[in-house]
Parts: sequence; structure tokens; C-alpha cells
Amino acid sequence: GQKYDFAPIQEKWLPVWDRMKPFATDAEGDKRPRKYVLDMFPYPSGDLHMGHAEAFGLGDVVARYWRQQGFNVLHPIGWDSFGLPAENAAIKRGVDPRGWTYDNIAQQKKSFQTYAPSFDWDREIHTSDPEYYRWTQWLFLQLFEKGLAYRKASAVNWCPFDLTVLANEQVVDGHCERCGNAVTKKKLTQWYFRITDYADRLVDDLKQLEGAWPSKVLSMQRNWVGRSTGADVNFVIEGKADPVAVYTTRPDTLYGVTFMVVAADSELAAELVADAPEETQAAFAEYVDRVKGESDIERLSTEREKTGVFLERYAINPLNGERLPIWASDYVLADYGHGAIMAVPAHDQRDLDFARAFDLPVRVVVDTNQPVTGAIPVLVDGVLPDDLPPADPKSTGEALVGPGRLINSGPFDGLSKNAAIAKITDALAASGLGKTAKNYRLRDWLISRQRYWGAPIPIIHCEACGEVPVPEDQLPVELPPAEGLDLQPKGTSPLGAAEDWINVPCPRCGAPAKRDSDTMDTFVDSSWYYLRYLNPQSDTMAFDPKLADKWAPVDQYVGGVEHAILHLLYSRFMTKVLYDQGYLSFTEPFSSLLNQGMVLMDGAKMSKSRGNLVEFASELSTYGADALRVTLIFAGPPEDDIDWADVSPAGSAKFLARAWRVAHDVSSAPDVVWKTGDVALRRITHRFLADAPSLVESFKFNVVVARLMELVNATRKVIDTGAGPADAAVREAAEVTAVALNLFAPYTAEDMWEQLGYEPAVATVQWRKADQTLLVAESVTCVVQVDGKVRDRLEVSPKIATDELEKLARASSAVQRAIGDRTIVNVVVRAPKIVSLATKP
Ligand code: ANZ
Ligand code: ZN
Repeated sequence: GQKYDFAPIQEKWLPVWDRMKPFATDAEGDKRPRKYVLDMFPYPSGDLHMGHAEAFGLGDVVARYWRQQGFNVLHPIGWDSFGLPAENAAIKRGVDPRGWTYDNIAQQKKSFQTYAPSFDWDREIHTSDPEYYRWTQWLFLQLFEKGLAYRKASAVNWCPFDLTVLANEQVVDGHCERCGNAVTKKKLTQWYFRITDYADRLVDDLKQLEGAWPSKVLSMQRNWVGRSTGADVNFVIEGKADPVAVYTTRPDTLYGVTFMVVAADSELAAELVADAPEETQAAFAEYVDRVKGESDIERLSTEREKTGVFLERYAINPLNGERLPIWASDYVLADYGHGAIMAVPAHDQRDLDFARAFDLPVRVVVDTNQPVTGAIPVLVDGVLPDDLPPADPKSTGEALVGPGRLINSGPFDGLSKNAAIAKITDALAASGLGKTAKNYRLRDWLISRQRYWGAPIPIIHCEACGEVPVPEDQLPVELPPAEGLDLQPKGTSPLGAAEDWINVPCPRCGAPAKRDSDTMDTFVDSSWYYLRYLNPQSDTMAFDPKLADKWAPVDQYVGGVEHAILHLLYSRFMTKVLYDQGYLSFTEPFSSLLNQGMVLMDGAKMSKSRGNLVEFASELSTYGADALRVTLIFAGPPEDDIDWADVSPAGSAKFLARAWRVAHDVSSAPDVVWKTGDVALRRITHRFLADAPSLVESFKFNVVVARLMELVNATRKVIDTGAGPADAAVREAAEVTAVALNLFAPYTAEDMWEQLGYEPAVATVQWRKADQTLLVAESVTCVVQVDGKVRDRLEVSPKIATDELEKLARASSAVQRAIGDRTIVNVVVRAPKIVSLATKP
């Protein structure tokens, strides 16, 4: 017979699909139910890699599946094409970042076209096109007008290598996410989005996503916002007029406060030390210098040795009047809570480490040996725990953080921890010494970058009028050409040097004014792109709210877990802002999220630096798109990592050849009489039709491939050693295989479909319904004889095991009656049809 060869098949069908455009979506007229399937768009930093092949292969299964289930599917693609890598590459090679970016897009697009995800190419977007960033700028102005975009001077994370500002999210363990160098702080005036206004909603709305997003991502989002509830407590400081508030999640431990700590780099610390002796001031100044070089993550680490300076000042505990020494240290952050804490070393590990380092007193106020209501006491060395003395953290070095009952706490003794939190907070509030409070780890989103390759911030600075938005009809504010500009990072935007561009009249008063020279963080571009796909060519609006109402939120979002915080949080925020502005009718952008695993080489993440990059392009030309896709999908559940050393693209190619040959061998015509032919094969075919949809919907794609392999093998058997290639069941099985294979191996599927006598495109063929009568469990009749006489008939599975059948036969009451008190001397079992028992008295 003919030989399966992927290359001519790819060459044959690509132009056919290009002509037919089977994946172009009519977003407005089509009346079918809708599904929006979205893959996280790629960054054009070279050609596609194996990680892309994995992610886009998975997303394509979902998109193709819904089309075959009768849905009008939107499955668009575009490029996240602004950003630092383009600019860095441009600097290195002395070229325009534009050229580098669009060359890479062309290259990736070419690879995509061969890989053949079912994209609607008519909707392609690039965030670096003026037609796109015009609307990113529009979005900025929406936020600006609502007071959600503002400028402030603050100490920002600064990468001394990239010479650029980094968002907290881009600092990984104190290092720049992009270049790996240690991050420092720098004071700059920057643009922020007021995402903290949305902190509560960003946490509370996660409930809507439970079960539909990976729980790991939900908890990462929750932790990132980092909401905690507690109390603000006012402490009077000797010699200072206004009391100082501290934020605590443990007001129940107020009697255990033995000192106070203020952030070394806070204004309060500087104020408090001002009256101290000279040596103290000098020690303090030296300490603050050191602290300024530390990242927040280092500062908050419980692993680090505690350092600090005693400020020679005292605070008064509002509940018991005790005098508390005040220290400055780095482990308290200046911009969290109020930048000062009440230290409870017995119950907080960092406070305890500090107390042990400087020999400060430790007082236990929650006896964690005492059970709280409902808890069943556990004997410790034969005694009830509440008879044990409380542990001594100062000597053990371990803070007591669990539940328990209050001791050493005056009128509050005996209360459980939780009851005491409520009681003490009430008592503070009643006497004006405190109040309940919430705190968040989330900070406002720093969106300005002093770099060239991004969307310019559409603001004009006028001496008389201040910050003036560029009028909407003057958008986009287009980037000037890179030519002649020094793109080397230096802490101010290269755009500042574009004289013709930067100097403009003020839109309000006409006086000479200057454009804002910063560009936006690329996460702004990608925070709303899913809406642009709905009407990518519109030059009258960013997105059409009517189409958004129809199509969004996205039904299935597919992408890497590396975006679990940043991109998803920002998209969620932007969606809520647009909802509040009345543009959208929903508050969460992505109804369901699938995170694919990583493609690894010998257990290590593929990376250029490790030199273990399996080139997508070379694998694609060796094995073809279909074998590559099947390999990635068959490797395991989508969320799991794939070790490229463990998989076999050659094995996948073999399977595809086997399937393809089946279609070739079918010798009946398409008008063969259905519902006839080999029943056993028909049962396997219809079992597959019945099971595959729920398997796909629960992302068990690898199981569907395994089941397809079984189906192909069963079909082969009937062709070779059964009813033969003309049997109607063989055609049926081959057709079902072609239609299902479209999910994983579109070229092979299309070629099979043609071989079977049909027109393209198989991707638009609807999934057949399983015949229920073929799904009921089969049974055969087993005859049971006793001494040669038929005594019973049993309905059993045709696959029943010999010993099981014997057990069933012996258990039959008719058989037992026939045996009476005789002894069985011989048993012959021919499963599944006959059991024969011989007896003697
Ligand atoms: C006393 C106390 C006793 C605390 C105890 C904890 C345990 P979350 O949950 O993250 O909000 N804290 C407050 N402001 C801080 C700052 N600027 N820098 C570093 N730490 C700060 O944490 C709130 C707790 O972190 C607060 O509750 C405070 O320590 C500390 F047994 O107050 B706690
Ligand atoms: Zn003006």
C-alpha cells in the first residue's frame, strides 16, 4: 500500500485551508451558541519554542472540540510585541527595535502556520501597532479621568543593569526578573494605577472562579493581594505630641508587648532619633544606609539574623501602661501598615529572634497548652496539657503561634485567642485607643517605564495647566522613529531627546508644553487584549461592548503558570475598571483557566543558557506538526511537565501512519448501509464517541489519544483478520477516527477524510452521537451442568474469568439443589459458555 509521509500531506492541505478559512469567525451574524477559546499570546523573542508547541497544541484541542460540538468558536492569535527584550536586542545590534520585533513575528507566524492551530488569522493583533496602542492609550485616559492613574515620587525598585524601574512582581528574590542582577531602590516620580482600590474585589471575586481555575493560581492571587484583618492600636510616645498607630493582626497579645520597632528607613525613625546622643545618631545613619540596599523579601525573611538600633525613646502600652523601648530595624517595612509594630516576642518569630539578639524580655500571654473550646485535649507524657507550664520561647527560640488561652493579661485572662481578639479590639475602640483595620500586601501598579519600546503615556505637562490628557481625537501618540535616539538605558526615557516629538503646545492653553516621555509597562497592553480580538480592525473604539456582551468573558483561557500573578491580576483589575465604567457586563475576564506544564530536557527547564533547547523548528521538520502535537498531548495530563527525553515522536508518527492506512484500506463507499457490520467493532467505536466528550471537557486529552489508538488497533484487526475492509463497521470506525483525530493531528485527519470520500474541512464536521443500544454491557449465556444435566443458565460477561465463573456456578441455588449432599469431584469450566460439575455420593 501507500506510505504515510507527513511532508506532502502538510503541503497539500495548508493552501486548501488558507483558501477555505474554516476558522474565520463571524462574530456578529452566526446564530449558533458561542465559545471563546484564548491562548496567551506569545512574545516575539525569536522563533517559537517547544513550550509554545505544547500550549498552543492544548488550546487547539479545546477550540477544535467546541467547533465539532456545534459552537461558533472564536480562537484568535496576536503578539505581545512591546517590551524590553526587543529594545535590548536593538541596542546590542544597533538596529531599530521595530525591525527586530516584526521580523520575529513573521518567523513565528510562519511556524504557526505549519503547526496549524485553528486560528482566525483575520483577527491578528500586535500590541506595538499604533492601531492597537492607540486604544491602550485610550484606556490609560479612562483610568486617568477616574483618578485611577496618578503620579507620585517614591522609592522604586531599580535594576542597576537594565537601568529601569521594576514592579514588585518583577523582582524575584531580590533580583531582576529579566537579567538576574540584584535590585536596588531609587527615588523617582512615576505613574501608578490605583489597583489597591480594587484589592477587596480582587480577593472576593476569586470565589466565582473556584473549580474553574487551578486552585494554586487562586491562592497565589489571594496571597499576592495579601489581605489581613486586625486592629490599629495607638501608642503614646514619651516626648512626642501625637500617638503612633501600629497595625497588628494579634490584638490579643497586647499584654505581651515588650518593645516597639519602627522601620529604620521611615520618617518616624528619623524623627525619633533626632534627640538622641551623637553616637546613636551616627550608628542609626550608618544602619539606614545599609537597609536602603536591601529588598523587601530579604527584610521580611525569618531566616536572617536580626539587626537594629535602639533609639533611646519609649512608648507606653495603652492597656497596661508599661514603658516599651523603641528600636529601629529593617524587618519592619516603612510602607506596610504604619511602618511601626508592637513587638510580641513570645508569639511572633521575628520579634522573638530580635529579642534574643538584643536580650529583650519575652512574656508569654497565650498559653498554647490550654485547649480552646471544642478541642479534645491530648495527653503529653501522661499529663493533661493544661497542667503543663507554658513553653518558654526565650530559651527554645520558638514563638508560640497556635491557639490557646490568655494568661498574664489582667482582666482578659482565660479567654481563648479568638475571643480575646474581639474583646480587646472592642475595649480599645471603646476608649478611643484603637479600631479594627484591614491591610493589604498589594501595592499600586507602577506602570511607567523609562524606555523607548512601549506605548507612550498620553499626557502633556504644561507649566500652567499641569497634567493635561491628550485629547482622544489626537490618539495615538505615535512613537517617534528610533533613529537618532540613544536607546541605552540611563534612568530617563530616550523619548526625552526626541525634540520634535516632545515639544508640543498645551492642548488646554496653547502654551509651550512637553509630552510625558515615559512608556507604559507591557502588562498594560496585555491587560485588555482579549477584548480587542472582538473587533481588531475598529478605528472608532477599543472594543465593541455589544460584542463583549456576546462573546466575553473568555470561556477557556490557556497559558503558563508563570502568569499566575501578574498578567491575570492586571487583566482582572482592568476588567473590573471597565465594568465600573459601564463598558462591560461582567467582572472576571477568564471563566476557566488551564495551565499547561513545562517542556523539560532531562528534568531541567529548557533554556538557551543551558544549551538544551530542543528546537521547535527542527523537530517540526523532522517529525511534522501532527506527530509533534500528538507527542505533546499523549505525554500526560496537560498540567504535568513533559521531559522531552522520555517521549517518542517517532512512536506518535507510527500511530498516525496506522490510522492513515486504515482510511486507505476502507473499501466500502461512503453510502454504505449504516448500523450494520462487525458488532464488536461498532461497540468500541460508539463507546469512544460516548466517552471522548467528557474526557476532553475535563482536559484528559492524553486519555482520548490512548482510546483512539485502541480504536485504530481494533479496526486494523477487523480489516486483516475479521470481516475485512468492506465491512460497514470498518468505514464507521475510520470516519470516527478521522473526525476525532482532527483534535490532535489535523493534517492526517484531513487526508483521511479525503481518502474516505469527503470534501474538506474535517474540522467543521460535527461529532456523531453514540448509539445508546451499542453501549449497554454485553452478556452471554453460560450453561451450568451437574453430572451432564443442564441445571441453570447464567448471564455473564463475555470476558468473565474462569475462577469467577466457577464461583458463580457453585453459588447458583438450582445447582446447589441438584448437588444436594453429594461431593463435587470434578469441575470443567469453558468460560464464558459452559461450567460442568461431576459429583459422587
Ligand atoms: C503583633 C503581633 C503578635 C503580630 C503576634 C503578629 C503575631 P500580615 O498578616 O502580613 O498583615 N507588621 C505590621 N506592620 C508591619 C510592617 N510594617 N513590617 C513588618 N511587619 C509588620 O501581618 C501583620 C503582622 O505583621 C502584624 O501583627 C505585625 O505583627 C506585623 F503574635 O503585631 B503583629
Ligand atoms: Zn496649559
